Amino acid sequence: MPRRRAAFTLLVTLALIAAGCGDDPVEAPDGVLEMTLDEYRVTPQKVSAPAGELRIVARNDGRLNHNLRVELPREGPATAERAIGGTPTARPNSTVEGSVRLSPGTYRLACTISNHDDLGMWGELEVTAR
Ligand SMILES: [Cu+2]
Repeated sequence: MPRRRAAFTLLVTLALIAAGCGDDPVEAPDGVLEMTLDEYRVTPQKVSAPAGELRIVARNDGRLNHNLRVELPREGPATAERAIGGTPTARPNSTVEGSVRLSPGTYRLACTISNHDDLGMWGELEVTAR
């Protein structure tokens, strides 16, 4: 019955999409974190990496300049800039790299250009002990 089959296909598709959007962070193998920047988001938004030297490779797929900085978690709305490393500015259609040495903990990833962070251009980085 074609109708049933269509319903089944839809279910499977939805299940696959749900699996891809899970809460589990995407792991950065070998200490290399590959990210995509766009208006106004960082992809993947939740990542994890082992402690130590982390190389960040960020590709700008957007139409504006972006960067990706690693920040200590904010402790309040009035907290000043707490970036501890990250990439330089990436022009549209370019890839930039940066390195940062991290100890275990939870960090923010954010584009610090203009108000991009407030517009949703941020992510979460979980650094785990080796
Ligand atoms: Cu940006």
